[in-house]
Formats: sequence, C-alpha cells, structure tokens
Amino acid sequence: MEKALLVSVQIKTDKHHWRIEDISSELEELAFSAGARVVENVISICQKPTANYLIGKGKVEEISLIACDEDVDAVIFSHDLSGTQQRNLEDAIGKKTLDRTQLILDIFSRRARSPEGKMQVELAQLQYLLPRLTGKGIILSRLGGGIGTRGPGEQKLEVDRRRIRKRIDKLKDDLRAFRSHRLVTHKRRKENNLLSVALVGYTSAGKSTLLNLLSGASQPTSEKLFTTLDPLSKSLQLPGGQNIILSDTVGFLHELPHHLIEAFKATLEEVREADLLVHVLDVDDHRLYQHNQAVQSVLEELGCGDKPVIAALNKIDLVEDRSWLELLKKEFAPGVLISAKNGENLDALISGIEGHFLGSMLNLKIFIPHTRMELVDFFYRQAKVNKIDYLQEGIRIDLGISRQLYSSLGSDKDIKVIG
Ligand SMILES: Nc1nc2c(ncn2[C@@H]2O[C@H](COP(=O)(O)OP(=O)(O)OP(=O)(O)O)[C@@H](O)[C@H]2O)c(=O)[nH]1
Ligand SMILES: [Mg+2]
Repeated sequence: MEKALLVSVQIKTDKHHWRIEDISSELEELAFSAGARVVENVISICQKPTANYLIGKGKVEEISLIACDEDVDAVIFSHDLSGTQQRNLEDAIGKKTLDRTQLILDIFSRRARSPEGKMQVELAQLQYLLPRLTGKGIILSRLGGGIGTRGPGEQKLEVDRRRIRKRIDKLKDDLRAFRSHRLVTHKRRKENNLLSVALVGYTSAGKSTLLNLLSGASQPTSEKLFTTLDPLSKSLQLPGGQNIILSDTVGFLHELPHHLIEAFKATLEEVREADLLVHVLDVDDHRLYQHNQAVQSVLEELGCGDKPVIAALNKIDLVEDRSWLELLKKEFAPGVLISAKNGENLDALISGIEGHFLGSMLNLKIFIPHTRMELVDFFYRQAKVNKIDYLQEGIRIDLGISRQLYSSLGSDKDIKVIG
C-alpha cells in the first residue's frame, strides 16, 4: 500500500470554496479509495495562488521535511496543479506529486470494468495529460498504461503528443459507436413506452444499495468513493402495474474534473434520457448541503437542471434526531426519508415515483373490440387499469395512462376514447 502525505489547500481567491475541514476530509476519503495509506494531512490556507508552487515556499519546505521523514511514496494536493506547479513541487519535495484530478482519475481507472468505462477513463486521462506535456520532467508514470515516463526529451514529447492526439481521436470514435448503440436502446424503450427513472447523487450516497434492494440487482457497493462506474438498468414493476426502468449511475463529486464529465457524458446519457430523477442524499453526512449543491451543478452541466426530481433522503438509520429529518424532508420536498440498507420506507419512495407518473397521467375511458384482447394485457403492463368491463360488443376500460403512451396510441383505429 502506498504511503501518502496529503496537502489540503484552501485559496481565498477561489470562487467556490469549501471549508478547509471538508476539503481535507474529502481528500482523505479519495486517497483511501485509491488504496493509499495517509500518514499526515497538512493544511495550507493561502490568500492567493502562486504561479510556481500554488502554495507558499515556506509551506513547501515544511511538506518536504515531513515527506522525507515519513518516507512517503506520494504527496497529494487537494487543489489542481498546473504542469509547472506540479514539476516545481516535485523537484522541491523530491517525491511523486499528484493533484486531486489525478487522484480521481486514478480511482476511476482502478474501478473501470466495462470496455466503455475503460475507454472513458483513458480518454479523460489523456485529455488531462495533453496540455501538461510541455517542457521536461513531467511525471507521467501515474497516468495510463505506459504512456511516457518521467522526463522524456522534447523531441520524444512531440512524438508522444502526436500519438496521444491520435489515440484521443480513436477513443472518441469508439465511444461514439457505444453511444449509438445506447441510443438504439433508448429509442426501443421509448417505443415500448417504458418510463425511466435514474438514481443520481453524490458518490457513496447509497444509489447502488437502493437499486439492489428495489430491483434485486447485485451492484457492488462499498464505503469507498466511486464504486460504480458503469450504469446498470433494471426493470421494476410499480404497484399499479406500470413497468419502469431504474438506472444506477456514476456518483458525482464537487468540482468533478471537467474531463471526466466530458468523457462520461455517454454513460450519463441515462440521466439525460430519464423521465424522473431520484436524487439520493446521505443525511448522515455533515456535508449534505454542499453535496446537494455539487449534484445540482453537475446536473446543470449535463443539461438536466430542469428534470423533475424526488429526493431520497437516505441513511436515516444513522440519524437519531427525527425532527431534523422531518425538517430536511420539507426542505428537499418532494422528498422521502429512507434507509436503503434496512429497507425502511422504501414503499413511500415507490409511491412517490408512482405518484409522480400518475400526476402526469390522463384518466380515460376507452372501448376496444374483442379482437384486440392483447391490448388488455398491454394496458395492464404499461398503464394503470382502474376498471375493466367485458361487454358483449367489446371491452370497456377505465385507465390512467401517460400522455406519452396516449399520443403513441393515437393512430390505433380500434381504440375509441369514450370519456
Ligand atoms: N447505514 C447505512 N448505510 C448505507 C445506507 N445506504 C447505503 N449505505 C452504505 O453506504 C456506502 C455507499 O453505498 P453505495 O450504494 O455503494 O453508494 P453509491 O451511491 O452507489 O456510491 P458510488 O457508486 O460510489 O457513487 C456503502 O457502504 C453502503 O453499505 C443506509 O441506508 N444506511
Ligand atoms: Mg454505486
């Protein structure tokens, strides 16, 4: 296990800044999730960044001493570093130096399982790397399978740069192929009028645990960050008979590196295609509000800021203060208090999802001929059948039906709307 020294940095001139305690606790979680053993977490608060080292020279010397004493394998900064800052820090400290984005990329590359996931991570890594390939001495050893090593000469860098650009284009092409496959699946879902619900939320909020419990899936779950990289969709029947598709997605993080959002856009298509989002929040995390804000900004970046959302306020088994929970429920309305771990209140969440779709449903009375018996089965699966009468001249059905489904049936001459 690699020994890591963490440096949590707060720069006063940064636009959004978290409290330093929150920055440093998240950095520890990230380092732990990357398999590192943290020996110390140094705090550095600066008025403004410096071009050479990001932080002050004195602090760099302090870090260098600790890194040497503790004989660490890596020094990890909570703040992004420019290529120059990274090189200078590395020279001054004499240890491998990473920034937060590299750490996240590292976790992602450890977790990627599917070919698409692996390609997305590699693309993000190369896009991170490309603008940093200037001068000499940049550490590339952490990034990607054997792409360059420490300090190749300028000429070699030129070659690498060309090679990297070519690889980026190839990855983009291959990912486009995955994307068109995904679009076919989404189109088929739309044709079958399946409503889709995406579980979104901060990493480790409990999305996969919830999917497993609701749908019998067996997605891996863990307290480490970014356990899920590949989306998984399962079908689920609501109590009224309506079938929906429920999807688990990659977790969000505050200031998620832009490369990653870009690279994972195809995977995040599940979120963009969803008719409803269930935002899973960890109520036991004191950074709940920051997490909520981070999720909102990623959703906006994905163009999903206006989608309907139900908040699943999760992990209530860990919170004793019921009045606070009730307050949260009001604040995050429409919200449901749940525990995905012990199954508490999941019925209420399901009712909330069903209620959302029923609310956007039309109540109709229709009449169909006996020759179209298959429609009865179809409505039982795709709509909410309230009443059905088998009459001599045909079948009369009272049903709640989504507008989407109703408009797709408009051309069926056998269906007569009678009320
Ligand atoms: N106590 C408690 N723990 C929970 C609950 N739901 C999830 N957890 C735990 O929280 C951790 C994270 O759960 P996951 O389901 O992996 O979270 P996720 O949102 O899928 O996380 P990523 O895939 O990393 O984005 C796991 O250790 C779960 O066992 C809950 O209701 N109560
Ligand atoms: Mg997960």
